[in-house]
Amino acid sequence: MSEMLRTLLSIDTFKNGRGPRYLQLRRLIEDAIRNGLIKPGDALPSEREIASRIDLSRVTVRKAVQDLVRDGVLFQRHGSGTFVAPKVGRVEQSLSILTSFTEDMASRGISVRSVWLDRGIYVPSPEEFVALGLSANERVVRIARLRIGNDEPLALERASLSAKTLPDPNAVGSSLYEALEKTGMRPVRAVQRISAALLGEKDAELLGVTAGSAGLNIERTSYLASGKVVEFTRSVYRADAYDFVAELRLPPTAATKQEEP
Ligand code: 16G
Repeated sequence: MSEMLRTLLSIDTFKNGRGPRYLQLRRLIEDAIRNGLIKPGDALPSEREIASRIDLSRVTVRKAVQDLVRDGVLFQRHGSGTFVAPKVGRVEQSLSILTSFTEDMASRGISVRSVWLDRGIYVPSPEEFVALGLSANERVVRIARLRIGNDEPLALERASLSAKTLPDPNAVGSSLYEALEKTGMRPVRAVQRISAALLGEKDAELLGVTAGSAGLNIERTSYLASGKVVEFTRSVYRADAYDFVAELRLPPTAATKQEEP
């Protein structure tokens, strides 16, 4: 716990407050976040420690913390504690609609920018060769970006495309899909594989979280209507910032049976 936070969570700060004690504590934590004393991803002291520092019952502390969890200001990870949530809140991405990062953010009113980590033309790796269905001597264009929403790093995306699909990596401005749309190459279908990951030191540093934080590895292979592969993208998303949501339905035959009287 930082020295500032220690001072803040002291009996003195709390002495002359007004209103219910749990609301006072809630306000204190919100102010600490607003003033940058505790930052997204930081751990909060345990309920027991807060309770003993400011002489409150643990029930009162729990109520304040649960309120903030409910409102998305804090989040809890089973077994490892309570943390300050990312500024953008958790982003929900539908798994049934093929949208771009730029579109996902725009639909939520989140401003987006990217930091370029790499863009160039390369000899394909064996994995890219297979995933993109390349023929001998074809080159790949690699585009690697740190994607940022409302000034907060959210994901690392490393896209590979055949140089035949995207001959000039510099043709990509702020959106890859927008660039592909211009040449009639925007994908219409994608297969996405999501797996859990612990962020390594380098990725964690770029994403502004502690090494070992939870991440989501996502591999997206996108296709044109003709079946040709457009992009093979490997991404690392912050698990504390993203929820991928899938809608499930009964298979058509089962649905028909249910409707019968
Ligand atoms: C999404 C895609 C990524 C695609 C990018 C294009 C996931 C996991 N990945 O982030 O594969 O390349 O959108 O976004 O959803 P852009 O058009 O904003 O560059």
